[in-house]
Amino acid sequence: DLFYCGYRYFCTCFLQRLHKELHAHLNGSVSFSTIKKLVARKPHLNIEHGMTAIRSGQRRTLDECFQVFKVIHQLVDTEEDILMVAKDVIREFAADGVKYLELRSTPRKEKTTGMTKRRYVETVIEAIRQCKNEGVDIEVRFLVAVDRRNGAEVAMETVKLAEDFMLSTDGLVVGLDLSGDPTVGHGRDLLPALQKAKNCGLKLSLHLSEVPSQADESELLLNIPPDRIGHGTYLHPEVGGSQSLVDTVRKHNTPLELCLTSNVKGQTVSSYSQHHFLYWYQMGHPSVICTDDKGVFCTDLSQEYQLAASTFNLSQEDMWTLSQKAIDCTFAPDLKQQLHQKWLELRPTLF
Ligand code: 6MZ
Repeated sequence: DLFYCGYRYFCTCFLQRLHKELHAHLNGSVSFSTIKKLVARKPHLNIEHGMTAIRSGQRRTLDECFQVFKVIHQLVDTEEDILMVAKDVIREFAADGVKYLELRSTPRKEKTTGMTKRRYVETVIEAIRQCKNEGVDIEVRFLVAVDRRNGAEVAMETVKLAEDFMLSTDGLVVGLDLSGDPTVGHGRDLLPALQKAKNCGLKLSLHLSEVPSQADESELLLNIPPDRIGHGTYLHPEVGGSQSLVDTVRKHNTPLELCLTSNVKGQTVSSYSQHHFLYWYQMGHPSVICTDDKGVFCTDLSQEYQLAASTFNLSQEDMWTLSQKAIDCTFAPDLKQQLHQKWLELRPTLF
């Protein structure tokens, strides 16, 4: 037992030291303690924690998850809120041992508070800079998100905004994310905006095949090609995708961002052991473990690594390698060497 405890302790420390988080939606990552502060700022909304998080053992449909984001958006509607939320989220990832974080968020305009989309992004950038100046031990980059629900025109505006910030923030804005309710709209309408983003040098991370019956869309978008895929739950033939989709992903060697708890709690995957992590991992395809929405799904990156290790029987060395390989999937080429160095310094000596 002592050995087991020691081993568990070692595992926990070990897992808490090697993270890169590449798929985290800002407003889905708001913790309970930050929600409490937001609720205190806006008591008239009558929002309780149960409305902003899906606790252990609970499941929701994906549709219900999207209702949760709407509640959080009501709570986060001023520049002050965004600044607090972004700083808290960055500090929490750092406290979990994350050394490199790519945050993504959808710029929002709020008529009632006067917040513009440009100020939204500026405020997130300000939060990243403040954390850096305060010595928080984490490198943060930002992806501007396109919510597919808002259609082609907004997508194009968002790409222009992202391009402006990419050019003016010394490399803090690195890419574009496509997310939002996968059952709404079709990627074909967004293709011109995504292609423009790619052509101007923004890295692309696209949510693809998060739900069944998106094979057409995935085929179209995979050929752009994106630089990473969010979820990709239904790409492979066993779940209604196709070999040709898998072949396209393989041909471009496009990494997948995999979020175990999110998919199980959102019921797009029936159980941890059924998660498509195994399919891609066994194939040796680049896959990165991520949290998606750590606040909404009540998780953190250490927990996600531990879940992957225990569900798929991965050794410490496997986990180590998985984490190391994530470095090559990041969108910050300037940091790769430094991250590899840090990774080597933190490498346990036991294997
Ligand atoms: C697709 C998701 C998502 O942008 O306001 N988002 N999109 N699938 C998911 N799986 C569960 N989880 C989060 O953060 C919240 C937004 O991120 C996207 C949705 O557009 C959601 O409104 P931001 O910071």
